[in-house]
Amino acid sequence: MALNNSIAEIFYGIAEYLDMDNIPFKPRAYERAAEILEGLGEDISETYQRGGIKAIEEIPGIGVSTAEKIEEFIKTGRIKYFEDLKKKMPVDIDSLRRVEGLGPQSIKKLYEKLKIKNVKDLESAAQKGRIRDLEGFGEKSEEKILKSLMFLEKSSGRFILGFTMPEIEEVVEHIRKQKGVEKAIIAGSVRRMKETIGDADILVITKNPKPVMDYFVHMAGVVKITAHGETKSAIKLKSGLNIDLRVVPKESYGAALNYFTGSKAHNIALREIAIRKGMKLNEYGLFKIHGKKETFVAGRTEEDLYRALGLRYIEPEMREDVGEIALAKENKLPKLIGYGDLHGDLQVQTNWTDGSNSIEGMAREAAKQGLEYIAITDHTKRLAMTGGLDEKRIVRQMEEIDKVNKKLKSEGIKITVLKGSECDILEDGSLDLPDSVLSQLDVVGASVHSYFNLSREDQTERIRRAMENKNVDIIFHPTGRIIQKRDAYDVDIDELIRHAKKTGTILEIDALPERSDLKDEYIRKCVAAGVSMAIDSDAHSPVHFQFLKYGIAQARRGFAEKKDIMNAWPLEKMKKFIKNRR
Ligand code: DGT
Ligand code: CA
Ligand code: CA
Ligand code: ZN
Repeated sequence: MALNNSIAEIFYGIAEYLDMDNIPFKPRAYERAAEILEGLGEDISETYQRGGIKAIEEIPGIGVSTAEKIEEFIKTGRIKYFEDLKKKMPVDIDSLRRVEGLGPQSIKKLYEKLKIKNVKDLESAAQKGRIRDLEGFGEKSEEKILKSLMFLEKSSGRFILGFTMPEIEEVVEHIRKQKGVEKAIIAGSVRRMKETIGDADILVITKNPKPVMDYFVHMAGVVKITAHGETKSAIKLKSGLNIDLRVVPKESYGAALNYFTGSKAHNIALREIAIRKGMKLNEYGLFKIHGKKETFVAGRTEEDLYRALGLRYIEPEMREDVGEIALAKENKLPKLIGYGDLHGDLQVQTNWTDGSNSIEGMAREAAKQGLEYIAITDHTKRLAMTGGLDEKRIVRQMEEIDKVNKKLKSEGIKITVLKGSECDILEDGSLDLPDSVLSQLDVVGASVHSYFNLSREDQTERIRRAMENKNVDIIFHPTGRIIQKRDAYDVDIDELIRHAKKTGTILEIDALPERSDLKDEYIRKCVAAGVSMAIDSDAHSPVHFQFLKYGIAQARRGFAEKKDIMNAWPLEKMKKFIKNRR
């Protein structure tokens, strides 16, 4: 749905420009329209062909003025309103927004006062100490900007999987449709579902590579061709993403797929096993060596290949040389949680705080996605900027949840909405809501949203204390990292895992692609320690439920099975588990 996404991108851009001028409500309307476009089941131009602008206006959440702009884009390929806004303030918002602490209004001020248009301008101004004198900035924020810029530099060039995946899948879809293409499949870190990727690697089987390669290097969105051959081509897309495409022989498809899936460390370990068996492994296959001659042993499929090496088949997500090969040798591989295995989602925000939709709206979408239950976990009062709930409002919300459950049940919609909270952990480890309220909830998540800079000892002790509260079932996004924006706070994760085990606290795998928190290494530690985890979308909009699969991917990378993930269990079993742990 390329068209929908292009328009959505512009709407997000408009929202940012309006936010710069501190205009109320309108930006959220554009964001909502963007989200709706992204989640729409059909290409918006089809909607338009069917019923004109009327049909677009009838989509819930799309208003008259957004509908007009959609029509304009369908007809002309541009939206003048957005172009005018850009002309008025020609700044690279996307990249500036990645600098931690820079919001729309500070970006506006930096442009107006210092003519800062992009990250480069920002860096030079900060180095010259020119930002500290701006009203509302100061020396501390200048320092913070410099720190964040260093961080961006370190992580630049990599892409967050969950955000890039739609673009990659679209490319693969198009290649698959080309004449003569027998197979087109994603390899590399994308296939391993790594949380960030350096580039995308696509493998193709075809007898006639030339037209496929010609198509690939000239398809829409390509801004640079770095290689153009019959077996290998490489391009850069407008988004900055590099894609390698290789044509591989059908006879060695398995070996090629295995080689280009990696990881490099996994490949090297496999090659060593081959050598020890008097064989040779490369992207063309596994070969037995007899003197100067070699014979093909395996490589048509990956399964053949692993078998010939004396190993069980290893799922791509596990191929990082972190113990999977020994497990495969001993036939002790975990039976990884599957992509369809989640019954529920235990972290969902609504428009009671900073989510975009109502409780009912989120529940309906979750039901559509096949979930059996969701927990509504809005922020608490400490997070004032989100309109966090206090004791009174959360009690009102519980009543509302009862009503929604009744209503959905009467319509035959099979979903249970649970009462929950994303309760702030205060500086000293106490909680933002009293136990008298927390104990009434079906599920309580607690999380850190402030005082990220405490010492390792204090931060660890703070979260330990929160775990000691019996009413705290889950620690949400336990390390607080935001990929490419903010490092995890300094905390002794091994101690948290030990304490989670001791207190029966669940640790979350937050599936928002920029969080992916816990990360794979820590999930492996939880699995080893027998600490239960939950995979949550942390949805702030109905379209975010689709991110659950990246949380599952992360769990698979962490060797987790269904039994390790509490929301992979049916409602009754999950509820009993919470009841027993309290
Ligand atoms: P990325 O793109 O940085 O997220 O990570 P990958 O794993 O996709 O790495 P990439 O794109 O450089 O190469 C794709 C796969 O090709 C990689 O996972 C393993 C294989 N490969 C690439 N270079 C080497 C190498 O020098 N030795 C071996 N054994 N395998 C390699
Ligand atoms: Ca790659
Ligand atoms: Ca590559
Ligand atoms: Zn949170």
